[in-house]
Amino acid sequence: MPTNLPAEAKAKWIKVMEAKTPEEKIAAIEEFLSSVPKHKGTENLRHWASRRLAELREELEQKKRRKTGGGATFFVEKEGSAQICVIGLPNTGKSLLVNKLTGAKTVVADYEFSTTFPVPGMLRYEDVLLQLVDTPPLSPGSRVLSKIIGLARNADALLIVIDATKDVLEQFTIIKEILEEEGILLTKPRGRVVLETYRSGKSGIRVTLMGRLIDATSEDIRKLLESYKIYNAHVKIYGEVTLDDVEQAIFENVTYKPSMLFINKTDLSKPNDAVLNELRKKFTGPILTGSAKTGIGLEKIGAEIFQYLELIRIYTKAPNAPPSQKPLVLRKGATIYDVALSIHKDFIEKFQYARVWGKSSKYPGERVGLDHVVEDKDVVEIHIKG
Ligand SMILES: Nc1nc2c(ncn2[C@@H]2O[C@H](COP(=O)(O)OP(=O)(O)OP(=O)(O)O)[C@@H](O)[C@H]2O)c(=O)[nH]1
Ligand SMILES: [Mg+2]
Repeated sequence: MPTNLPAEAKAKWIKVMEAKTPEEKIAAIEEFLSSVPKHKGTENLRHWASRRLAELREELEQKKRRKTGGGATFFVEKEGSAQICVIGLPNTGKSLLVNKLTGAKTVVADYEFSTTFPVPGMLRYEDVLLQLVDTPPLSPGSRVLSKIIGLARNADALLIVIDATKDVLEQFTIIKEILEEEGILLTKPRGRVVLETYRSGKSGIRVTLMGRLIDATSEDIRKLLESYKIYNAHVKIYGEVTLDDVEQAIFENVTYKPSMLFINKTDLSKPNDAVLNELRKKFTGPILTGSAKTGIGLEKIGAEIFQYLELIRIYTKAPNAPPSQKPLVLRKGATIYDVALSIHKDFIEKFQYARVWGKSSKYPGERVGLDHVVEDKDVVEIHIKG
């Protein structure tokens, strides 16, 4: 639904986009909210703005706490190759799962709301470390809901734990609705809008169509952005996108999170095929089953995360030396440029050529340039000038 914001409110949005510090952002969002009329069309936006305010205030509080060194915080520093937030309704087995997979000392208890703070742990998949974060339960009335949402938004992926002894579809629907209301989508939207705005310059508004605009033209996008006082921007459209989607992108209030389901406690009860089929209609990501208690099904989780996130490992080597034992972990589609940049930015400036062994090379030790696309387990040797 279009927001139909008055010009005054739209003009204030630019202040939010330009705000840098959390303090400035809070002030700008408050100012913006005060001029947003209350009607159905602005409901999502107002909701999002209040949530964002809560998150920013929390961020400020945490900063203070870190400075004074006191108290536990909800912020979990990323470690390893990806951070995966383990979320779910109360008592579904999140803490036991994270404990079994990583050895982290989580609180496991036979009552609801036993976890009150996030606890990270490292899951090893072959030679890759993945960070799992146990979280307090998601629940519509929870006092820490916005904090859990903040964790989820910041993570690279979500692992949603569902209790097989209860209504599986119902739990999935509840979680999906809570997350959607907070602007986190579990399934890839049909289209995607990437909006890059520039503070200065005279580039104007450029629209690149990698997909299709539905019932709208590039000119409509330009008018929409200009009504928000955005005059310099690059809008990239992927898949099928409406003008509403573009307006959503202005507010950055929807993000897609790669997600997987783990249906837990299958030692007690197994979801039947009809339920699984129904679930597959609603959810396109991987659906795993198993038991945190007996350990069945847990061995597949690491590989599944690695593949689903499309991670690849690159072993770098110096000329006449063996490849490093520890891989660089990048995303599928990465090039020699990304490999060089991960080592040091000097490697880009002084780059001469690289040699590649492995799946992406035509023959062992093939000589390639910066735009060569690498693949999992490739060995890369970079030659630099001087
Ligand atoms: N039988 C069985 N019990 C399990 C399994 N996983 C967890 N449990 C039990 O379920 C209860 C809840 O487990 P927790 O890991 O604390 O669940 P949680 O999701 O972290 O709970 P909250 O933090 O309160 O949301 C504990 O008594 C666990 O021992 C499982 O696979 N099978
Ligand atoms: Mg727990």
